[in-house]
Amino acid sequence: ESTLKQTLKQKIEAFRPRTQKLNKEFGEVVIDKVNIGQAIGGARDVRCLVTDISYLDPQEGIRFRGKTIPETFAALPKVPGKEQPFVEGFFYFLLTGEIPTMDQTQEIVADWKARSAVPQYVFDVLRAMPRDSHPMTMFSTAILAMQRESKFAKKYATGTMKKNDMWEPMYEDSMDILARLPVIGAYIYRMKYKGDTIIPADPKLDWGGNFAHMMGIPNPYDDVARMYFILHSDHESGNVSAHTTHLVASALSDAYYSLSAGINGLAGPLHGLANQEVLGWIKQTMKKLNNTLPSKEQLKQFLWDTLNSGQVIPGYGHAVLRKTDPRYVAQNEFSKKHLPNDPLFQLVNMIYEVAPGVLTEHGKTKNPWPNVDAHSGVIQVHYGVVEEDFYTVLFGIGRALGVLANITWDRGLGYAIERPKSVTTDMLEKWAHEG
Ligand code: FCX
Repeated sequence: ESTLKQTLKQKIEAFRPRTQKLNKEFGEVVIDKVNIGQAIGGARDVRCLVTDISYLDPQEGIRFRGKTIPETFAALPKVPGKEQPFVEGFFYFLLTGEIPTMDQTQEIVADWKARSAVPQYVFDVLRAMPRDSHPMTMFSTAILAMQRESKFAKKYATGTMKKNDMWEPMYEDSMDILARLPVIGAYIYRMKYKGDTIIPADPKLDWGGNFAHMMGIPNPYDDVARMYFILHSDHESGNVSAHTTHLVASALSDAYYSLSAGINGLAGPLHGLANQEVLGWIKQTMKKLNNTLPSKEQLKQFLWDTLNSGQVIPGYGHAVLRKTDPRYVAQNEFSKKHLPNDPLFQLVNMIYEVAPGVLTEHGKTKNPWPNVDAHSGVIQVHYGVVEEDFYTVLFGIGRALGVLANITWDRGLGYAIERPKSVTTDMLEKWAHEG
């Protein structure tokens, strides 16, 4: 058994009594109350989910296992000769809370390689779809099609699996899926946009490096890929993709069903698709000006035009965050170093100067600052991935790391099937009158 699996087993067993004690002895302790606004308004801020993998502070942004983004990147083993860490080591960290050694990291590199063969029928399914299907539809379909491989589903069907053992096949499925996602993502990209010229994996490369290689994008795109996947991995449990994955897994659906569902949520324009929308918006803006950069005044006008037509400014605002997203900042730092003169990067910076003021004057959003999606597309364009429809697939490959770590722990700690309670509008009105 791998060091990762052994460590995870120890961690889960050591953790379980904490959850059980809280549930049994302190189950009645109140940690929140819910008002009508929250019942109508998307359960905003209601504290009713538990995860130890990441925590999102409204002012500070995300911490993975207690570490900020810069701390996480600094602590993890780096790919030799590269700036960015191994994504494999990051997954070890997400799952266990411990920074792996280089040897432990290399173990996962080898493990994922050994699991990376995607069954031919998955490609056949993709090839049977209309070529102009959205890449997110293809991505989600491929994951769902692969459910046939689920070790969890097979074990469950034997009728002999104990609740405490359920994390193990969940972990195995998660590792199988993660090993294959870059292959699937790159396949969709090359099939759809590059004349169906598929590039096979290079067994010498790590997970992020291999993705860049299979995409056919020259380095340093490998480091871009590693950085992207880590940045997009986890954002605590309440966001649509994480929550959906967790919700579906709570019915003891396996990791394939659960992740495919989460990816469908990520495909919404208010969530992951915002990165595609941002680039679309930027391209539109540039087109109106014959591909020259707008002045600040022009940019202000374009932002107002978007708002006045009833649309949101994609990439700005957040349900929880109340400051500039540190995932935006990390990408901005990267761009300052690697693409300082890129005109689209300059435009992104200009939007950052103008949009918060416009959104504040508009007066609706609680957070006028940019989120992760405001920046990601521009780096992709710089390195040659110009097909913005594809961007949410990149988000999805990264997001899989977080949500699969989460559902493995869900099974480890025996979390229950999710079942909040609904009420009727009549009831709300009655309670409203009663004050
Ligand atoms: N542009 C225009 N209006 C905005 C806005 C924006 N960027 N952000 C929020 N608002 C509006 C809301 O639409 C809402 O209007 P309403 O009262 O007429 O319904 C009002 O401001 C209050 O919303 P608020 O409480 O601030 O935000 P929510 O929690 O409801 O929604 C999202 C959060 C992220 C959905 C919202 O800010 C948004 O639509 N942003 C643009 C899309 C985007 O970038 N999504 C990606 C977010 C994230 F990082 C990710 O998941 O990838």
